[in-house]
Amino acid sequence: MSTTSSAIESVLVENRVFPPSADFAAKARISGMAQYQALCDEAERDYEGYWARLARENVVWTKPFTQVLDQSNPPFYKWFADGELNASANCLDKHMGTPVENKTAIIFEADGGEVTKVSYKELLARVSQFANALKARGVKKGDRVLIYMPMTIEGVVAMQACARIGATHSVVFGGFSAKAVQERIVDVGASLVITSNYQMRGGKELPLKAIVDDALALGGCEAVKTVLVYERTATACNMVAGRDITFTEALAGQSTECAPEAVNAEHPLFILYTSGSTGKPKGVQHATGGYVLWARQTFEWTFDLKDSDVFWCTADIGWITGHSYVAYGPLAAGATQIVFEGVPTFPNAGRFWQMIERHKCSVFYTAPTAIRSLIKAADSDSGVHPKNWDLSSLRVLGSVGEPINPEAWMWYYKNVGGERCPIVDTFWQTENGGHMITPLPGATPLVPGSCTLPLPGITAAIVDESGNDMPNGAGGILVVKKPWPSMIRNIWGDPERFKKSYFPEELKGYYLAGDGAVRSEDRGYFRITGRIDDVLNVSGHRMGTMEIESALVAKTDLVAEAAVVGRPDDLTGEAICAFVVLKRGKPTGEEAKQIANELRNWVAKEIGPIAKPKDIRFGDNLPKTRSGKIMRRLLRSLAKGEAITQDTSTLENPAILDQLAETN
Ligand code: 6R9
Repeated sequence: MSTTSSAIESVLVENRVFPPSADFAAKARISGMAQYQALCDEAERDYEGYWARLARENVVWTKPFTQVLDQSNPPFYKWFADGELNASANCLDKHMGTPVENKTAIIFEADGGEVTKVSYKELLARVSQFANALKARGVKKGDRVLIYMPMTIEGVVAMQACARIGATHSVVFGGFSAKAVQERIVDVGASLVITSNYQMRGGKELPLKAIVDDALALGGCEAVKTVLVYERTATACNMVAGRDITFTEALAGQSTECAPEAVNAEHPLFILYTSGSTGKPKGVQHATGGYVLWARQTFEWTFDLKDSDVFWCTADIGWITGHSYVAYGPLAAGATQIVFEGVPTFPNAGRFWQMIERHKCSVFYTAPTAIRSLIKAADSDSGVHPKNWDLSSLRVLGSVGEPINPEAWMWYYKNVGGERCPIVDTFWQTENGGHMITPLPGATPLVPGSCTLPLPGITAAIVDESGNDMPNGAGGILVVKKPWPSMIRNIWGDPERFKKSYFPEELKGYYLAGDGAVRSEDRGYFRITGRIDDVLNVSGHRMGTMEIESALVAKTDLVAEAAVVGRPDDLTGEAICAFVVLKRGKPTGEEAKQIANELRNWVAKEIGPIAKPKDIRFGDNLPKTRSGKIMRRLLRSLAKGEAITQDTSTLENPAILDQLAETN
């Protein structure tokens, strides 16, 4: 790189191109664009044949499939539907008797810095023993198990154990509230909950089991017969006799061998809740065969994985990234990975860099929000700047969860990757199962801020509102034209909503991603421009505006009406901005501040702290059309602090705009 650093930092839109080094490309799994193109051509020539080949190469089938794609009932597509497999056997058993058996599967670093390592062989024994404990509590194939666990080896073991016996897991992120846990228990029909007494984050011991107790007390959870409690810390927690049992008790006397239960390829491996445009979170249902295939294949391709790599994905198992690139992909590929319990800023904001040095991490995968907050920390305290650590083990860097702005990309490239490591900006969604649009580090010339090109076989395109292709340079709606193996199969219990949300008729049956995107005129590279629905992306976490609105209006003693919009935020990508009408009228001064805080805490209790609005503004009313529809585009402008230039002639109450423009 010949450019000076001041030039690097000053560019807002980055046009430079960073091709892989010849040395990197020479050793890569997919080496050069010609090899990428050859795979794309193969998929185009014989779509089913391509996927069948990958499914045979990447997955161990106990019963080989003879059908590939079943399109008889769109959009309820089936893949490899007469095949049988077990996901856990594909992650563990298959490595036994190979050199991977004694390889470290997980390097666990606890919040306080203690390190525990577990080999593939040991992990198999622990998963098997846990699977037997689940069976002893009556869990069987097809049952749903809710997992509410911190980032620990035990969290991964719990997921794998469910997969082993054919139980469908539903992991809920440890930051969600009791109410959110209860709603998911009820919706998914869980018969058993796996949790931990406490979790350790930033040196603090935070309760988890107590939240499960509160969730179960909210009612509707009668199907839950057992709560398994991991003793993460020595502190006691409330245990309900006959229902609650510690891991130690549950595992005692259980064999460390458990034959994996073969399931049909379409058997639901997991259900993961995510936010949509309407109030209720959607239970995204994934099938076993296609998911295992793509989790492994994308892991190996996107990160160009080598046997000697030490991979680290910082995502929590409560999100899809933690499913595909912690719990399944790395294990199916026989990789060594780091699992981290804590937070990037404890004991200080150098924690990530310190851990990369300590464990000789070679592939590092994190979110733009984390990078931006660490840039800020390093700017104000040079002691936590990555230059203080030896990061020479790094080979590949990854980004996920939201668009990465070119400045953050350049900082990551220069200060973390030493201008040596390609950055893979991976675009995908909970519903996709694995990477969709991403550079391949040994092939794709990188452009900062662009997720570049679809993986071979992924028919991503940009269309207008009638599903017609848009030319490069013109923005539009991101769709995927053909079904792919790891796609969402259903919204749990709501097939109508599945059809309506993802396959609207006017889009010719294409999968609707919910994001806007544009392709560059020169290379046809994709750049994601953000959600086109009522979903916000705050620090890489998906939040439905309606979900937050429902939580606010549920505070019936105070709130008459609420509307939530997003506004751009330097650190978190988007910030939540709530416009609230109180029953008692518009508060001012101290009272307004105090009520805003009360409402923030209320939302944290209803959904979780990640949903707390950053701004809360009060008014006597909301801007509405004469037919009573809230004009959100005006609210978005107000939230940004912009002058209103849009047409307000259809507004019933234009005077309200001045009132809502005031911040508290
Ligand atoms: C994996 C994950 C999905 C939404 C998605 C989009 C945004 C994710 C991105 C990205 C730009 C990237 N998103 N990766 N936007 N560039 N590399 O994050 O899943 O939690 O379901 O969120 O996140 O808006 O629609 P999920």
